[in-house]
Amino acid sequence: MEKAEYIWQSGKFVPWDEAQVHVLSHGLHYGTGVFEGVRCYDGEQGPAIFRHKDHLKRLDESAKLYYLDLPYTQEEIGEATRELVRKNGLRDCYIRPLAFRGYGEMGLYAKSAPVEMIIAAWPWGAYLGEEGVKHGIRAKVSSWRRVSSAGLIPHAKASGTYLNSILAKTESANAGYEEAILLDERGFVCEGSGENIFVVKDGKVITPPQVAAILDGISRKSVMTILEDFGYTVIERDLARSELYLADEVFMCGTAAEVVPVREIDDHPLGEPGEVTRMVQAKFNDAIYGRAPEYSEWLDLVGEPEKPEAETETSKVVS
Ligand code: PPE
Repeated sequence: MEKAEYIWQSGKFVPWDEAQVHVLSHGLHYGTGVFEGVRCYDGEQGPAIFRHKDHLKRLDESAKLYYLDLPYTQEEIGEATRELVRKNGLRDCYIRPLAFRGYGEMGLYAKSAPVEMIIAAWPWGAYLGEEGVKHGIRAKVSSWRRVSSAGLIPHAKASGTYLNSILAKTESANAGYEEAILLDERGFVCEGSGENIFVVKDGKVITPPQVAAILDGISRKSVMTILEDFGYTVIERDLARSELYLADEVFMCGTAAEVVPVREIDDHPLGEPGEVTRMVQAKFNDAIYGRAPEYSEWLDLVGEPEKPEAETETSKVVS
Protein backbone atom coordinates (compact mmCIF):
# COMPACT_ATOMS: atom_id res chain seq x y z
CA MET A 1 0.00 0.00 0.00
CA GLU A 2 0.99 3.61 -0.37
CA LYS A 3 1.89 5.51 2.75
CA ALA A 4 0.81 8.97 3.75
CA GLU A 5 2.57 11.11 6.32
CA TYR A 6 0.18 11.05 9.29
CA ILE A 7 -2.41 8.79 10.86
CA TRP A 8 -4.88 10.28 13.29
CA GLN A 9 -4.72 8.19 16.46
CA SER A 10 -6.83 8.99 19.52
CA GLY A 11 -6.89 12.71 18.85
CA LYS A 12 -3.30 13.16 17.64
CA PHE A 13 -1.66 13.26 14.25
CA VAL A 14 1.02 10.57 14.52
CA PRO A 15 3.73 9.85 11.90
CA TRP A 16 2.55 6.90 9.76
CA ASP A 17 5.12 4.38 11.04
CA GLU A 18 4.53 5.28 14.67
CA ALA A 19 0.78 4.61 14.73
CA GLN A 20 0.91 1.38 16.72
CA VAL A 21 -1.17 -0.58 19.23
CA HIS A 22 -0.52 -3.13 21.97
CA VAL A 23 -0.41 -6.79 20.85
CA LEU A 24 -3.01 -7.61 23.49
CA SER A 25 -5.53 -5.21 21.98
CA HIS A 26 -8.92 -6.87 22.25
CA GLY A 27 -9.85 -6.18 18.64
CA LEU A 28 -6.80 -8.05 17.38
CA HIS A 29 -7.86 -11.19 19.24
CA TYR A 30 -11.60 -11.16 18.78
CA GLY A 31 -12.34 -8.87 15.83
CA THR A 32 -14.11 -6.37 18.06
CA GLY A 33 -13.81 -3.39 15.80
CA VAL A 34 -16.03 -1.35 13.50
CA PHE A 35 -14.82 0.63 10.56
CA GLU A 36 -15.70 2.59 7.47
CA GLY A 37 -14.37 2.82 3.96
CA VAL A 38 -14.75 6.34 2.62
CA ARG A 39 -13.36 8.12 -0.42
CA CYS A 40 -12.25 11.67 -1.06
CA TYR A 41 -12.15 12.92 -4.65
CA ASP A 42 -10.39 15.87 -6.20
CA GLY A 43 -13.52 17.27 -7.81
CA GLU A 44 -14.75 20.45 -9.43
CA GLN A 45 -14.93 22.27 -6.06
CA GLY A 46 -11.62 20.86 -4.81
CA PRO A 47 -11.12 17.78 -2.60
CA ALA A 48 -14.45 16.50 -1.28
CA ILE A 49 -15.45 13.46 0.78
CA PHE A 50 -18.31 11.50 -0.75
CA ARG A 51 -21.33 11.04 1.52
CA HIS A 52 -19.21 11.64 4.57
CA LYS A 53 -22.17 12.11 6.94
CA ASP A 54 -23.69 8.78 5.89
CA HIS A 55 -20.42 6.97 6.58
CA LEU A 56 -20.07 8.64 9.99
CA LYS A 57 -23.62 7.66 10.87
CA ARG A 58 -23.05 4.05 9.83
CA LEU A 59 -19.86 3.92 11.90
CA ASP A 60 -21.81 5.15 14.89
CA GLU A 61 -24.56 2.59 14.30
CA SER A 62 -22.10 -0.29 13.80
CA ALA A 63 -20.44 0.68 17.08
CA LYS A 64 -23.78 0.71 18.93
CA LEU A 65 -24.68 -2.73 17.61
CA TYR A 66 -21.45 -4.20 19.01
CA TYR A 67 -21.55 -2.28 22.33
CA LEU A 68 -18.55 -0.11 21.52
CA ASP A 69 -18.85 3.37 23.02
CA LEU A 70 -17.18 5.60 20.49
CA PRO A 71 -14.90 8.04 22.29
CA TYR A 72 -15.63 10.76 19.69
CA THR A 73 -18.78 12.24 18.20
CA GLN A 74 -19.57 12.01 14.49
CA GLU A 75 -18.77 15.72 14.19
CA GLU A 76 -15.37 15.27 15.86
CA ILE A 77 -14.50 12.29 13.64
CA GLY A 78 -15.64 14.24 10.59
CA GLU A 79 -13.50 17.24 11.47
CA ALA A 80 -10.46 15.06 12.28
CA THR A 81 -10.86 13.32 8.92
CA ARG A 82 -10.95 16.56 6.92
CA GLU A 83 -7.90 17.79 8.81
CA LEU A 84 -6.06 14.51 8.21
CA VAL A 85 -6.66 14.70 4.46
CA ARG A 86 -5.44 18.32 4.35
CA LYS A 87 -2.41 17.62 6.58
CA ASN A 88 -1.37 14.69 4.40
CA GLY A 89 -1.55 16.87 1.31
CA LEU A 90 -3.98 14.41 -0.26
CA ARG A 91 -6.65 15.28 -2.81
CA ASP A 92 -7.80 11.83 -3.99
CA CYS A 93 -7.70 9.16 -1.31
CA TYR A 94 -9.35 6.30 0.52
CA ILE A 95 -10.17 6.95 4.17
CA ARG A 96 -10.37 4.29 6.85
CA PRO A 97 -11.76 5.21 10.27
CA LEU A 98 -11.53 2.28 12.69
CA ALA A 99 -12.74 1.99 16.27
CA PHE A 100 -11.78 -1.10 18.23
CA ARG A 101 -11.68 -2.43 21.73
CA GLY A 102 -8.14 -1.83 22.86
CA TYR A 103 -5.75 -3.06 25.52
CA GLY A 104 -6.67 -3.54 29.14
CA GLU A 105 -8.75 -6.64 29.63
CA MET A 106 -8.97 -10.04 27.96
CA GLY A 107 -11.96 -12.35 27.63
CA LEU A 108 -15.24 -11.86 25.88
CA TYR A 109 -16.92 -9.44 28.26
CA ALA A 110 -14.07 -6.96 28.44
CA LYS A 111 -16.08 -3.88 29.30
CA SER A 112 -13.10 -2.14 30.87
CA ALA A 113 -10.87 -2.41 27.79
CA PRO A 114 -10.99 1.08 26.27
CA VAL A 115 -12.39 1.76 22.82
CA GLU A 116 -9.61 3.22 20.71
CA MET A 117 -9.86 4.98 17.42
CA ILE A 118 -7.70 5.70 14.40
CA ILE A 119 -8.28 7.34 11.03
CA ALA A 120 -5.96 6.66 8.12
CA ALA A 121 -6.00 8.05 4.59
CA TRP A 122 -3.93 6.99 1.62
CA PRO A 123 -4.14 6.83 -2.18
CA TRP A 124 -5.93 3.65 -3.31
CA GLY A 125 -6.60 3.07 -7.02
CA ALA A 126 -9.14 0.84 -8.77
CA TYR A 127 -10.05 -1.84 -6.19
CA LEU A 128 -10.97 -4.47 -8.79
CA GLY A 129 -8.52 -3.25 -11.44
CA GLU A 130 -8.68 -0.63 -14.22
CA GLU A 131 -9.54 -3.33 -16.76
CA GLY A 132 -12.52 -4.38 -14.67
CA VAL A 133 -13.90 -0.85 -14.51
CA LYS A 134 -13.76 -0.60 -18.32
CA HIS A 135 -14.66 -4.08 -19.52
CA GLY A 136 -16.13 -5.82 -16.47
CA ILE A 137 -14.86 -8.37 -14.00
CA ARG A 138 -15.24 -12.13 -13.76
CA ALA A 139 -17.03 -13.21 -10.58
CA LYS A 140 -17.59 -16.57 -8.95
CA VAL A 141 -20.50 -17.61 -6.76
CA SER A 142 -18.81 -18.56 -3.52
CA SER A 143 -19.22 -21.87 -1.75
CA TRP A 144 -19.16 -19.79 1.45
CA ARG A 145 -22.54 -18.34 2.41
CA ARG A 146 -22.90 -14.77 3.66
CA VAL A 147 -23.06 -14.58 7.47
CA SER A 148 -26.66 -14.49 8.59
CA SER A 149 -28.31 -12.31 11.17
CA ALA A 150 -28.87 -15.48 13.18
CA GLY A 151 -25.25 -15.34 14.32
CA LEU A 152 -23.77 -11.97 13.44
CA ILE A 153 -25.02 -8.59 12.27
CA PRO A 154 -24.61 -8.28 8.50
CA HIS A 155 -25.65 -4.61 8.61
CA ALA A 156 -22.80 -3.64 10.92
CA LYS A 157 -19.48 -2.93 9.26
CA ALA A 158 -17.54 -4.88 11.87
CA SER A 159 -13.99 -6.20 11.60
CA GLY A 160 -14.88 -9.76 12.63
CA THR A 161 -17.54 -10.08 9.94
CA TYR A 162 -14.87 -9.65 7.29
CA LEU A 163 -13.50 -13.14 7.91
CA ASN A 164 -16.55 -14.24 5.93
CA SER A 165 -15.67 -11.90 3.06
CA ILE A 166 -12.03 -12.98 3.20
CA LEU A 167 -12.92 -16.67 2.84
CA ALA A 168 -15.09 -15.92 -0.19
CA LYS A 169 -12.61 -13.52 -1.77
CA THR A 170 -9.69 -15.91 -1.28
CA GLU A 171 -11.60 -18.81 -2.78
CA SER A 172 -12.56 -16.77 -5.85
CA ALA A 173 -9.08 -15.28 -6.29
CA ASN A 174 -7.44 -18.70 -5.99
CA ALA A 175 -9.80 -19.94 -8.70
CA GLY A 176 -8.74 -17.05 -10.98
CA TYR A 177 -11.72 -14.72 -10.54
CA GLU A 178 -11.68 -11.05 -9.58
CA GLU A 179 -14.56 -11.19 -7.12
CA ALA A 180 -16.85 -13.52 -5.17
CA ILE A 181 -20.65 -13.36 -4.99
CA LEU A 182 -22.08 -14.62 -1.72
CA LEU A 183 -25.51 -16.23 -1.39
CA ASP A 184 -27.45 -16.24 1.85
CA GLU A 185 -28.21 -19.44 3.74
CA ARG A 186 -31.40 -19.92 1.66
CA GLY A 187 -29.44 -19.69 -1.57
CA PHE A 188 -30.52 -16.16 -2.58
CA VAL A 189 -27.98 -13.66 -3.84
CA CYS A 190 -26.56 -11.26 -1.23
CA GLU A 191 -23.55 -9.29 -2.41
CA GLY A 192 -19.90 -9.35 -3.37
CA SER A 193 -17.14 -9.76 -0.78
CA GLY A 194 -16.88 -5.95 -0.66
CA GLU A 195 -19.65 -4.63 -2.91
CA ASN A 196 -23.41 -4.67 -3.34
CA ILE A 197 -24.88 -6.17 -6.49
CA PHE A 198 -27.47 -5.14 -9.11
CA VAL A 199 -29.07 -7.15 -11.92
CA VAL A 200 -30.67 -5.59 -15.01
CA LYS A 201 -33.33 -7.63 -16.80
CA ASP A 202 -35.85 -6.45 -19.40
CA GLY A 203 -35.35 -2.80 -18.49
CA LYS A 204 -35.87 -3.36 -14.75
CA VAL A 205 -33.19 -3.22 -12.10
CA ILE A 206 -33.22 -5.69 -9.22
CA THR A 207 -31.13 -5.74 -6.05
CA PRO A 208 -31.44 -7.70 -2.79
CA PRO A 209 -33.55 -5.82 -0.23
CA GLN A 210 -32.11 -3.62 2.47
CA VAL A 211 -33.15 -6.20 5.09
CA ALA A 212 -31.22 -9.02 3.35
CA ALA A 213 -27.96 -10.23 4.93
CA ILE A 214 -26.05 -7.47 3.19
CA LEU A 215 -24.11 -4.42 4.18
CA ASP A 216 -26.53 -1.59 3.49
CA GLY A 217 -24.09 0.09 1.15
CA ILE A 218 -23.86 3.82 0.72
CA SER A 219 -22.86 3.41 -2.94
CA ARG A 220 -25.90 1.13 -3.28
CA LYS A 221 -28.16 3.94 -2.09
CA SER A 222 -26.46 6.42 -4.43
CA VAL A 223 -26.88 4.05 -7.37
CA MET A 224 -30.57 3.54 -6.53
CA THR A 225 -31.13 7.30 -6.44
CA ILE A 226 -29.33 7.74 -9.77
CA LEU A 227 -31.39 4.96 -11.38
CA GLU A 228 -34.68 6.29 -10.07
CA ASP A 229 -33.83 9.83 -11.15
CA PHE A 230 -33.26 8.40 -14.63
CA GLY A 231 -36.70 6.81 -14.58
CA TYR A 232 -35.72 3.21 -13.93
CA THR A 233 -37.71 1.09 -11.50
CA VAL A 234 -35.44 -0.45 -8.89
CA ILE A 235 -36.95 -3.54 -7.35
CA GLU A 236 -35.66 -4.70 -3.99
CA ARG A 237 -36.40 -8.39 -3.68
CA ASP A 238 -34.84 -11.80 -3.20
CA LEU A 239 -32.70 -12.62 -6.19
CA ALA A 240 -32.20 -16.21 -7.36
CA ARG A 241 -28.79 -17.44 -8.42
CA SER A 242 -30.16 -18.30 -11.88
CA GLU A 243 -31.14 -14.65 -12.38
CA LEU A 244 -27.45 -13.78 -12.34
CA TYR A 245 -26.78 -16.11 -15.24
CA LEU A 246 -29.79 -14.92 -17.25
CA ALA A 247 -29.28 -11.21 -16.59
CA ASP A 248 -28.96 -8.62 -19.34
CA GLU A 249 -26.44 -6.80 -17.16
CA VAL A 250 -24.90 -7.24 -13.71
CA PHE A 251 -22.87 -4.64 -11.87
CA MET A 252 -21.44 -4.18 -8.41
CA CYS A 253 -20.81 -1.07 -6.36
CA GLY A 254 -18.92 -0.09 -3.25
CA THR A 255 -16.77 2.74 -1.96
CA ALA A 256 -13.48 1.06 -2.80
CA ALA A 257 -14.70 -0.57 -6.04
CA GLU A 258 -17.02 2.28 -7.18
CA VAL A 259 -19.29 1.01 -10.01
CA VAL A 260 -17.92 -2.10 -11.71
CA PRO A 261 -19.55 -4.13 -14.49
CA VAL A 262 -19.56 -7.93 -14.27
CA ARG A 263 -18.83 -9.65 -17.59
CA GLU A 264 -18.86 -13.28 -16.51
CA ILE A 265 -20.29 -15.23 -13.56
CA ASP A 266 -19.03 -18.77 -13.03
CA ASP A 267 -19.08 -20.25 -16.53
CA HIS A 268 -21.80 -17.92 -17.86
CA PRO A 269 -20.61 -15.03 -20.05
CA LEU A 270 -22.63 -11.81 -19.76
CA GLY A 271 -20.62 -9.80 -22.25
CA GLU A 272 -19.38 -6.23 -22.35
CA PRO A 273 -20.92 -3.67 -19.98
CA GLY A 274 -24.47 -2.73 -20.99
CA GLU A 275 -26.30 0.55 -21.36
CA VAL A 276 -27.69 0.80 -17.82
CA THR A 277 -24.36 -0.05 -16.23
CA ARG A 278 -22.60 2.55 -18.38
CA MET A 279 -25.16 5.21 -17.48
CA VAL A 280 -24.87 4.48 -13.74
CA GLN A 281 -21.08 4.44 -13.93
CA ALA A 282 -20.97 7.79 -15.76
CA LYS A 283 -23.46 9.49 -13.45
CA PHE A 284 -21.79 8.09 -10.33
CA ASN A 285 -18.47 9.49 -11.58
CA ASP A 286 -20.09 12.86 -12.20
CA ALA A 287 -21.50 12.80 -8.66
CA ILE A 288 -18.22 11.91 -6.93
CA TYR A 289 -16.26 14.51 -8.89
CA GLY A 290 -18.78 17.28 -8.27
CA ARG A 291 -20.02 17.47 -11.86
CA ALA A 292 -23.64 16.63 -10.98
CA PRO A 293 -25.25 19.65 -9.27
CA GLU A 294 -28.33 17.58 -8.35
CA TYR A 295 -26.12 15.48 -6.04
CA SER A 296 -23.95 18.25 -4.64
CA GLU A 297 -25.28 17.62 -1.11
CA TRP A 298 -23.39 14.30 -1.19
CA LEU A 299 -20.07 16.15 -1.07
CA ASP A 300 -18.25 17.32 2.05
CA LEU A 301 -15.65 19.84 0.94
CA VAL A 302 -12.30 19.31 2.66
CA GLY A 303 -10.45 22.46 1.69
CA GLU A 304 -7.06 22.81 0.09
CA PRO A 305 -4.17 20.63 1.32
CA GLU A 306 -1.95 22.21 3.96
CA LYS A 307 1.13 21.47 1.88
CA PRO A 308 1.77 20.93 -1.83
CA GLU A 309 1.14 17.40 -3.06
CA ALA A 310 4.69 17.10 -4.40
CA GLU A 311 6.00 17.17 -0.85
CA THR A 312 4.07 14.13 0.35
CA GLU A 313 5.78 10.80 0.72
CA THR A 314 2.97 8.82 -0.78
CA SER A 315 5.15 6.98 -3.25
CA LYS A 316 6.81 4.90 -0.54
CA VAL A 317 5.81 1.28 -0.56
CA VAL A 318 5.07 -0.54 2.68
CA SER A 319 6.11 -4.16 2.49
N1 PPE B 1 -20.84 -5.05 1.06
C1 PPE B 1 -19.69 -5.31 1.73
C2 PPE B 1 -19.52 -6.64 2.36
C3 PPE B 1 -18.71 -4.32 1.81
O1 PPE B 1 -17.60 -4.57 2.48
C4 PPE B 1 -18.92 -3.08 1.18
C5 PPE B 1 -17.87 -2.01 1.24
C6 PPE B 1 -20.13 -2.84 0.50
C7 PPE B 1 -21.06 -3.86 0.46
C8 PPE B 1 -20.46 -1.52 -0.13
O2 PPE B 1 -20.70 -0.55 0.84
P1 PPE B 1 -20.42 1.00 0.58
O3 PPE B 1 -18.93 1.16 0.55
O4 PPE B 1 -21.05 1.67 1.73
O5 PPE B 1 -21.05 1.34 -0.70
N2 PPE B 1 -16.54 -2.49 1.25
C9 PPE B 1 -15.49 -1.66 1.77
C10 PPE B 1 -14.29 -2.50 2.13
C11 PPE B 1 -13.20 -2.69 1.15
C12 PPE B 1 -11.99 -3.37 1.76
O6 PPE B 1 -11.40 -4.22 1.08
O7 PPE B 1 -11.59 -3.05 2.88
C13 PPE B 1 -15.22 -0.47 0.86
O8 PPE B 1 -15.64 -0.46 -0.29
O9 PPE B 1 -14.65 0.50 1.35
